[in-house]
Amino acid sequence: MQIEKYKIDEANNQQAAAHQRKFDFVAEGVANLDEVMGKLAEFNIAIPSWALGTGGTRFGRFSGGGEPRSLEEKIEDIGVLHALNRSSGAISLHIPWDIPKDAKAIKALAAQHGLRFDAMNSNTFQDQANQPLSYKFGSLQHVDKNVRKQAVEHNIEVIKQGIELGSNALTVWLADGSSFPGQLNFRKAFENTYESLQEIYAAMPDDWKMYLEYKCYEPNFYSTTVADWGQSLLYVNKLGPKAYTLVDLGHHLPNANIEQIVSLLLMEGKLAGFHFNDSKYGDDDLTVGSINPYQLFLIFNELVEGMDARGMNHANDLGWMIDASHNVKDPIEDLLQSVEAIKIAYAQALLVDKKKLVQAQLNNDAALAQEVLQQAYRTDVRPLVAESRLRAGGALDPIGAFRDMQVRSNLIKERGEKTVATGL
Ligand code: PSV
Ligand code: MN
Ligand code: MN
Repeated sequence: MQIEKYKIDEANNQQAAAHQRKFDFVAEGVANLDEVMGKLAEFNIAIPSWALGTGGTRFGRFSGGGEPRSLEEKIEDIGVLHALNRSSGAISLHIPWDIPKDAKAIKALAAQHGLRFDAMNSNTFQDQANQPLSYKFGSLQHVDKNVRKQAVEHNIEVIKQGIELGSNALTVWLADGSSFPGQLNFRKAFENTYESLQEIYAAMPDDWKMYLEYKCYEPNFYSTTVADWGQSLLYVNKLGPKAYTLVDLGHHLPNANIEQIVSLLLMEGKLAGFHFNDSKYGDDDLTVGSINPYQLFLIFNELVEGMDARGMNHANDLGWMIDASHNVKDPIEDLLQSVEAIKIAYAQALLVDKKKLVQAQLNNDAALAQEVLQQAYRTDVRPLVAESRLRAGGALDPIGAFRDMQVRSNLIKERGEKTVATGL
């Protein structure tokens, strides 16, 4: 399934006049229009290979039909996304859910769709068939050195696969922890984990980064061995310059001030990047921006401020990934919405009048500071994001185009009504 460009153009032509009116109206009020349009054009967000199928919960999974049956078909689906929004030009693989059988061929297929390989994700939170030792009581933290060794070797294998695909980062998320007080010696668990991470770190090429993801609970419910940003930062500081802390928005205790975490990690030069999603209760993995778009904007506001202060390139110096998938929407539509929400928050953050904000801060003028932020947040930047898509050859209305072109029913015809993608 490939999206034909002329069909996107046809759809765009029908909306061109209305779009132009909306764009001109917003653009007139944007002092740094060229900067905003340039930055939006460059900004891409990686799609996780596990989000192309309907996500399950522990209570059930209801496949939506036409789900990708292989890594090749997942790449095709991301190709569809990227053709429509021109902002999903990378894929993040989970090993062993999506092991490339022939790395060269997979890399070539991805390139055909304009995709590169973003961070590789290892998986030591599930036991795989034929795996000699179990991760039931953890992986890198395990009391048994042999289990730790198996988990370290898996991570090294993932790095090797990533090298072949042209990736340059490894994301380590550990389910390690304990569910009951007394089950674990915290210090020894930390030391074992640190030692295992050191072995993985040593196996990474010099131009690679390790992204250490934290999560405060689940699947363990008493302690987690990389529980929060402070603990992740402790590990990555000890590990060295190639290790960074990854922020997954859903991995915090309720009401955590994530934007402050982001600001301080950036200040320390230790922010790896993001797993974007949204949540109301916990690690809900809901569509980005569906619950709390203001928080997302505040995070981007800190990102723009902090990255500019450090002279960083917004598009390339951090890892931008989505980590969301669930069980009621068409996964491609869901991802289109997530990418759009991220670009909207980014565009709003680019509109913040920084000089005025700094002045308000220096004057302790809290009311004016709020005005400045909300002036940007309440600007309808959707025409700017749409214009940037249009200029890059994408669709003005990606979900509308996806529906009009009947992409899903074509995928169902091609792949069948009852297909199930690998993943959670
Ligand atoms: C764990 O909750 C997590 O956020 C990690 O990033 C995993 O790799 C991913 O979800 C699996 O869906
Ligand atoms: Mn994650
Ligand atoms: Mn998660």
